[in-house]
Amino acid sequence: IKNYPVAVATWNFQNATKMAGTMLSNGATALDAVEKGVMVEEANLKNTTVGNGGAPDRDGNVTLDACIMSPAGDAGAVVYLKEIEHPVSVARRVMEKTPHVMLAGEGALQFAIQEGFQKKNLLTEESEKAWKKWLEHKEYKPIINIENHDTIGMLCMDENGDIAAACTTSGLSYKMNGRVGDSPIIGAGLFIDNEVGGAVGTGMGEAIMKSVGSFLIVELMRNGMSPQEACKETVMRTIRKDPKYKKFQVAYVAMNKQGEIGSYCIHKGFSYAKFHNGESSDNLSESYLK
Ligand code: SD4
Repeated sequence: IKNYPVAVATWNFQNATKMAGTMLSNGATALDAVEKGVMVEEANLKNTTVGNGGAPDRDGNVTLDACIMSPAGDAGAVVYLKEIEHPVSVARRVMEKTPHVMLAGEGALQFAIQEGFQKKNLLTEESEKAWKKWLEHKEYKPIINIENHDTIGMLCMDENGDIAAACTTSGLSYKMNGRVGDSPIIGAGLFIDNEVGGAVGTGMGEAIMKSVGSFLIVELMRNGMSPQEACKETVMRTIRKDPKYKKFQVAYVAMNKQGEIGSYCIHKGFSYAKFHNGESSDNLSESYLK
């Protein structure tokens, strides 16, 4: 059997990869599958780092970042978007209906409403309660693999071997108001080149942005590395340059044009979900620290 169609996603989001993978098996394009796949987590109230139910910033605002890339190399992104449950779909509209790649804040919201998206309060009772508890101490110390562990980045390869990817998040919990992470930045949280493969990242966005991690992984694969080797080299470069990032999680998943998957992370405990050939799995990533 071929390695594709296949859907992979950061963390154990098997409901999302099942949705995308099943669509791919039924002939959907990689772009449609990846959008619908990550939407599962945007709507999941239990996921406190994506979409509805996402943790707010320090001031209580839920602000969302998302992006999407098509096999043609087109891209769309939204940053600091409030009150819209499915930022990935707004990102797709930015890609398909505007001459731009990225819309931010008020303008992104205005565009979403113009496109027929409904405003919704995304701060749930639970996330408000957790934020108020955090306010009692106001200490900003992300807990590895726990507090910020839910960003979904997904890669899909369809029946034709075409690759699309999407990434969506509410960002680091209790971030500063206005902070934007790696997830909506093309090349950082996500990158694909349909001739080579694709990569998605999760974890401490500042580290991922400074290394343009996903772009680097795709370029390393272009130069002959396997997805696994490329993810490892990128993580190692990050911690070599700035050892403080050893204290945080940075994790990548990559796929090459043959549909081979690799992943690597700093801290043990990161896994990726995969759906291929009717089978759903959770796969523990190799890590720098055991
Ligand atoms: C960010 N990379 O905003 C995101 C957070 C994340 O799993 O990936 N959480 O920095």
